[in-house]
Amino acid sequence: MDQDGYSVQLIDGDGAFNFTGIEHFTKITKMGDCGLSYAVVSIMGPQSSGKSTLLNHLFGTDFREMDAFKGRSQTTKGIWLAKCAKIEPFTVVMDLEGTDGRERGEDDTTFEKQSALFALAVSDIVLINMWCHDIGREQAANKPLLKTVFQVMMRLFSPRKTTLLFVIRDKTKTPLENLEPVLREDIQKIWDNVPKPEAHKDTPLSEFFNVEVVALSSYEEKEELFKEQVATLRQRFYHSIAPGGLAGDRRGVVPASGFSFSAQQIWKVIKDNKDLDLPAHKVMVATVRCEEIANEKFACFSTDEDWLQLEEVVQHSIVPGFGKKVSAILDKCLTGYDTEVFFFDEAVRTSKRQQLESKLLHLVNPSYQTMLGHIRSKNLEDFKGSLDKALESGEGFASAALDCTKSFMKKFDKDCEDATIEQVDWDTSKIRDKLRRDIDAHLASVRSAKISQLNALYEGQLNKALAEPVEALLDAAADDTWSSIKNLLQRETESATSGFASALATFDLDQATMDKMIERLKQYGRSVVESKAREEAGRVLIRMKDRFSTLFSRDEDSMPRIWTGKEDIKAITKAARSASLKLLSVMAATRLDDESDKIAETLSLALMDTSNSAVKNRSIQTTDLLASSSWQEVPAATTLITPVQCQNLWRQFKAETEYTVTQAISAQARLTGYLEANKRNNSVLPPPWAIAAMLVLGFNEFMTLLRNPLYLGVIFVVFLVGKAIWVQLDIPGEFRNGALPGLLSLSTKFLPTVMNILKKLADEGQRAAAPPGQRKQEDDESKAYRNGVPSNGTSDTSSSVTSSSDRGLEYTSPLTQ
Ligand SMILES: Nc1nc2c(ncn2[C@@H]2O[C@H](COP(=O)(O)OP(=O)(O)OP(=O)(O)O)[C@@H](O)[C@H]2O)c(=O)[nH]1
Ligand SMILES: [Mg+2]
Repeated sequence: MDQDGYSVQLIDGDGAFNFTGIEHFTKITKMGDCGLSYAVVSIMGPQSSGKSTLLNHLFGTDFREMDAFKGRSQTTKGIWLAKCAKIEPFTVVMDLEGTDGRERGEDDTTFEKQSALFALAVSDIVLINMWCHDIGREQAANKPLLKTVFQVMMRLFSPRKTTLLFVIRDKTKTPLENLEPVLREDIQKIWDNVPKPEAHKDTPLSEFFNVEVVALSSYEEKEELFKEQVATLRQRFYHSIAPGGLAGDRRGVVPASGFSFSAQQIWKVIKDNKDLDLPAHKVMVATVRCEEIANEKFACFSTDEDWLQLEEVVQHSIVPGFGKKVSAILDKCLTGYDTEVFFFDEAVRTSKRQQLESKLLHLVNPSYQTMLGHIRSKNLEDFKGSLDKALESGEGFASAALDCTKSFMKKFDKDCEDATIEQVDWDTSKIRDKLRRDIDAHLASVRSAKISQLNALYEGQLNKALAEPVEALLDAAADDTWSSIKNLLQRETESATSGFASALATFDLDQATMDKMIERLKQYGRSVVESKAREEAGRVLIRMKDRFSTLFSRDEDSMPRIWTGKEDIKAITKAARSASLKLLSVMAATRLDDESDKIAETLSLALMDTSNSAVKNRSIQTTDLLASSSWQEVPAATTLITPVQCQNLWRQFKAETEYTVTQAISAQARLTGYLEANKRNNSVLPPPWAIAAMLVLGFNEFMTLLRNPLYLGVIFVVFLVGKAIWVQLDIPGEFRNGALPGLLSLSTKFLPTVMNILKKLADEGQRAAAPPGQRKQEDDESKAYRNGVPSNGTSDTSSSVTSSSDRGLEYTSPLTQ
């Protein structure tokens, strides 16, 4: 849509500024895009002097004109604004309400003066419309107007040079060349008479204004000529702002986008009857406009789709190329700002740009920090994984830690670089330090865990290498037990500590820490031995009893001892007790250091010495030597069994082993008694007097036997049966295990044995009664049965001899069952 000629009332007759109207005007005419390339033209002059008519012809506008047929009256009220048609650059023209030509004194509050000041403040070119016939006239209608213009001009601080184009209307035949000097003289006179501030007392008119004069024929009478002259005049408005153009200097021009705001503010200042400081106004306009633009750009950024998406994603994860993406969005926003504020005051726009940038960065910062947080935690996690892998692959801790730390700190720096926003140099050292601290803390915890593992491993090894051998050594308590234990401890500790030290070397620890750990391992080895010894000391009584019973009931070849009567039980007991006492003395204290002690001697003296004098004073000695809770020259820490405890243990030991000794003594005594009785029975005949008495007293019985051989036969048979039973039952053998078991065994075996003997005798009797052929067969069968194989029936005499001899075997067979 062509907006040429579009007009709007800028200020109404009551002085109200139509901001909405002008905003709309700048928008639809795209004036805002013009930057500084625009010109403002305004027209002043008496009422009904054909101003609107001139503007409409000159610029193709559509201002209201008075209808010529209705007569002269005020048509234009307030100030109107329109875009000039087809003029480059963009030119706006303001049609002002006509002046009424009356003197108003010094009152600056009249609309006439206010609008004149306004037009001077915003215009590059001011057309002063005047009748030709007013030139040189004392009472000319435009005289008060000019006075007003010059007066208000003084109120503008550092005014820019404005072009005053005097348009002489209804020119007469007098040529312009003659009119112009008169006019300029009039103007100069007015200028001279205008009261000026001290600073401008001698300032010439030309410093403030470019005065140009043009004359036009009457529109009403010579319209064609008028139009021609207007067309010529129009030419002068083309490229008016170019150097040497119609417009004056452009110092105070505000960018077109700030025109409406600027005009509004100027009008406000004028209305408030304040001085109008144009340079300050320019800065103010720039400030406000730049601020507005900055706010608009900030709002644009905060609702930017790309940014919102980025902001959302970065909450949850790392955004690759975060820095570049954010930079691009920021750049788009700032470039937009730069473009729009380009024509505003540089200082203002720069400072507002900085404010905008800092606001934008403030908005972006939390996301950036979140991003750094992701980078930090990701690198920390990756570091942990990488360290674990390196350690699993067998790499030394120190080198793995160094490599991983280096590589992940480098990666962190690279990731930070990727997140870096071009527009700002944010410091990442804090988060870097935090990552470093986290890495160090992780390393410390892994290191201590690994060292603990190592420590536990070597402690375990040491424990395994020491516990059982120490137990075995203590069990075999001898004179060199503790030196063997010491050697074992030293050997195993050295082996463990050397392994531990070489394993620790990969941790890059300081020497003092390493020494401390190795020392701790050594102490651990020692503690294993000590605790084992303490444990064994707790079982010393059992061990002593075991040792005693082993030595007492077994001989030198470890064979069970049989008390035959030849053994010296006393000596054996003493040796066994002495060995048990040795065990006690070994267990009484740990001897891992080089100090010597007299525990063995003390114990032996107190508990074992059986020499006469000692025996006499035993109780006194024992009390003296062992009545203490500590050993001489043995510290409490290494004492396992105190002297008093030793004494009690020995007493208990003796009491508990007494029975074994008693048993042995009684067994030996029993056996000796038995043997002696046997010997006596076998070798000694009854005394002669007994034999003589037996002969005398038993003579009649003897004779009875001789007289009746049957009695003799019966006695002989009873003897045989008795002997057979004696042999069959192996009575001496049965009683070997004691009287009661022997009797029990005999009671169960007696009847079957007797029955067996009787059965055999019966079989023998039957065989003797049978015919010879049958007896032969029976013999064969019985032989076959005895041999356990079927008989072939071809036995000879020798076999019958064997058979008869076998009978003896057969006879004994029930005993073997
Ligand atoms: N004599 C003469 N009359 C003219 C000329 N141009 C316009 N007029 C007439 O003057 C009358 C007023 O014209 P406007 O253009 O409305 O005058 P104005 O100065 O805008 O009037 P206000 O806005 O009321 O101050 C109209 O009737 C015009 O026809 C001219 O060059 N000479
Ligand atoms: Mg008018």
